[in-house]
Amino acid sequence: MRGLTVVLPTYNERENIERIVESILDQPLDLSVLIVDDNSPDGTGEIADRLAAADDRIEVLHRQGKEGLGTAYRAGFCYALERGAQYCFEIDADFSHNPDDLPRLYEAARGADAAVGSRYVKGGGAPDWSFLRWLISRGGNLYTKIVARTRTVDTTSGFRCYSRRVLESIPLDRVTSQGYAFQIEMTFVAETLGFRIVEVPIIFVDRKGGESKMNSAIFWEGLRVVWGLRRKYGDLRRG
Ligand SMILES: Nc1nc2c(ncn2[C@@H]2O[C@H](COP(=O)(O)OP(=O)(O)OP(=O)(O)O)[C@@H](O)[C@H]2O)c(=O)[nH]1
Ligand SMILES: [Mg+2]
Repeated sequence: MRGLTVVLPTYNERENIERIVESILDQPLDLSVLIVDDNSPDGTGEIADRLAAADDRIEVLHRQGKEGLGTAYRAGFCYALERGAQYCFEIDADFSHNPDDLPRLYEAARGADAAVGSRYVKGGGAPDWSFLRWLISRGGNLYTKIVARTRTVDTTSGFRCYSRRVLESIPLDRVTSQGYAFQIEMTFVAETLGFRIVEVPIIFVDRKGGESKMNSAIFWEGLRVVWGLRRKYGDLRRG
């Protein structure tokens, strides 16, 4: 495993997995890819094994069943850190995030502690979204800013680069949320610990292949988790 590891959680991404891994490894960075597959019923895990057998830059972490995005990232980060990763990236497998943005994300993280691909800074956006979809995302971020007092604008973004020191400092076993709330919680804890997060503009496009895993439970989890963040991590704020 290389110093720069892209953690790629997959659940039923057979239409995307091969192409996304290829576009990640095409980038002008010395990257390895860690696929974290939750026993996808559509056979994504078998495709991942085949890719890993053919290229030593690719590894696969198989989990028993669909355990959620948050724990997939936690497991992936721990696995990568144990094997010496200096930077860990997060990216969706469905091409909503453009792998061509990885080098910019890395440069930004190197100049700070972590970088977040942001739809809400100048040059960023989500052109495929309906007004309602935009409102939910913007509203969620505004709610987070007011309630949890985060500085990062796009706290729900799942396109990121963390330096090793950030991931080692965050008590990952306490970050228990799963959906967008996982991204918010990681952002909140990193900011609370005093790390500098830089936002890099990205254009987020809707998935073309495969099915969405978004549901209302993820939305409600976000509202609830954000509400409790300052109390949950009160010890870090005082410390
Ligand atoms: N390992 C694992 N991966 C997951 C799980 N849920 C989602 N993913 C992956 O996480 C990434 C983001 O999930 P998406 O379903 O695209 O979620 P989204 O972007 O909010 O919604 P859509 O793009 O509209 O589907 C994708 O690569 C999924 O395959 C999970 O429970 N386990
Ligand atoms: Mg998606």
